[in-house]
Amino acid sequence: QWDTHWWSGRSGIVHLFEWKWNDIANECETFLAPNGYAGVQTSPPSENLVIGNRPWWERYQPVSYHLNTRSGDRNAFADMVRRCNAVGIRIYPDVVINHMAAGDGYGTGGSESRVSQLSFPAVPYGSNDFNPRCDITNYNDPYQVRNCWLVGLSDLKTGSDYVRQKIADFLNDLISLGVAGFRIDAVKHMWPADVQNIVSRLNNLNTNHGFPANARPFITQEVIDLGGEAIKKDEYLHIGTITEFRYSAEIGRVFRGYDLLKYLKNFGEGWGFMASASALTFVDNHDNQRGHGAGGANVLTYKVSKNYKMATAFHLAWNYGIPRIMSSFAFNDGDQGPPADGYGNLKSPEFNSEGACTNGWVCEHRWRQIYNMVKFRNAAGGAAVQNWWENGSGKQIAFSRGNRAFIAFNLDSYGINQNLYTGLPAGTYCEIASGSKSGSSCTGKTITVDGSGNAYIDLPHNADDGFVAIHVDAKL
Ligand code: LAG
Ligand code: CA
Repeated sequence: QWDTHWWSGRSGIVHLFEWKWNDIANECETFLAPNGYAGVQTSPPSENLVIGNRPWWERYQPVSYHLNTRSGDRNAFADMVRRCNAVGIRIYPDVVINHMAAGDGYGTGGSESRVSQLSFPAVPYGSNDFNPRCDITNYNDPYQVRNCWLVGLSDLKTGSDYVRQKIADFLNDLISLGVAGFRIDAVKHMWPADVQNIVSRLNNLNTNHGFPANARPFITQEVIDLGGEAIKKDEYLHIGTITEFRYSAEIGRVFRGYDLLKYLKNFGEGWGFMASASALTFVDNHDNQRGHGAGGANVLTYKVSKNYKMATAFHLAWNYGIPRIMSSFAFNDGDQGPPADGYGNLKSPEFNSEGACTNGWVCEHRWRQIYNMVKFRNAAGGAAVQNWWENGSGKQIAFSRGNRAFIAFNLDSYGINQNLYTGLPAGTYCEIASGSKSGSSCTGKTITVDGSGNAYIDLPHNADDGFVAIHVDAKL
């Protein structure tokens, strides 16, 4: 439940938010695997309520556990998992199990939602399967947070044997199709014992999809705990990994310049975050990038691109946590749904000559500065952080990962113009923020490490990118 089941030499989970299954399969084969990514978090695969103007959040309103959504049907889901596993990309669907839909209507697969009668016939769930209606208003009352209805969503009685088994059957169906684990939605709103019980009913991963015998599903639990509320992330640590929301809030604050870069020296447990092996880390997620969920006003998104790229570079360079990269569609308001045609069918991303997404998709995971940092992380492997350097004001920092990779950041009002000790072997390296290694040359700038391991670092305060990075796999 803690093992991501990544292939060796790979890292990073990309959240391909609202992508179609067939497009994810293509992305695994043509982009994610060749660039060293390790996994994908998908949008919820279970049938959801169709809501008027198709906001993104309709997918958090399940109507049944049929695998039938705007992302595709069961066959498309199965085909995606098979194709991604074949090239070493693991699939972790987002699963919504705390509740069902909030309103009456029909689902994306045609199933009925009759919340007014507490009936979801396609599961089936009936009136015995829900907690009595009440609203969550007081986050200092754990009973209310777990047993009342979150924003009007019909709250499942996850303490009942019948409900637990229906949920486990749904998750086991996904395991049979080859998924490597799950992002479990709204875990704070379920009792730890209920989550634990459901997880204990899960099968081992499917060995026909390349998993070893007795492999447990990777579990990442969405528990929003920024401190100050009754429910603590620690209550769920024995079940699996947990989304570390403080990581998102704090890294945003630092890379907006509201705190000194030098304080990142002990970013992680030193800041009171949970233990690295339990922490699912992210700069932003699908909620807090648009003011939903939690994280606060300082969360960085694709809209603040220079700072976002710096924060993501630090995220991937630093050896703390299990990194998840957000891949967004462009939005103006917080309810707006994904790119779709006039009939409501999701659009596929299209790509320009540089590989960037068009057609309404942002695809941060295809930004050079970001995918090259995944390669940096893979090159660094388990090497320790070493050779920490900071300038006098604490707004410029640099560090190495052993003798394998080196990175420098500048948030100061003047440039870095000096020799720094990199710890790397002598040679000329492709600087991976400005370009990529291509054969024996580099499409961007180069950095030369001399025989004593020093390199002259030139990073103006107004450079396009606020960091420079080199690693042994990009040595020319
Ligand atoms: C989550 N984590 O605990 C998800 O990450 C988050 O995206 C989900 O909320 C939430 N839990 C429930 O699964 C999202 C939106 C909400 C939306 C909800 C249900 O952030 O805004 O609520 O999904 O679709 C919407 C309206 C509410 C309304 C509710 C019921 O925004 O005003 O009360 O639907 O009709
Ligand atoms: Ca609940």
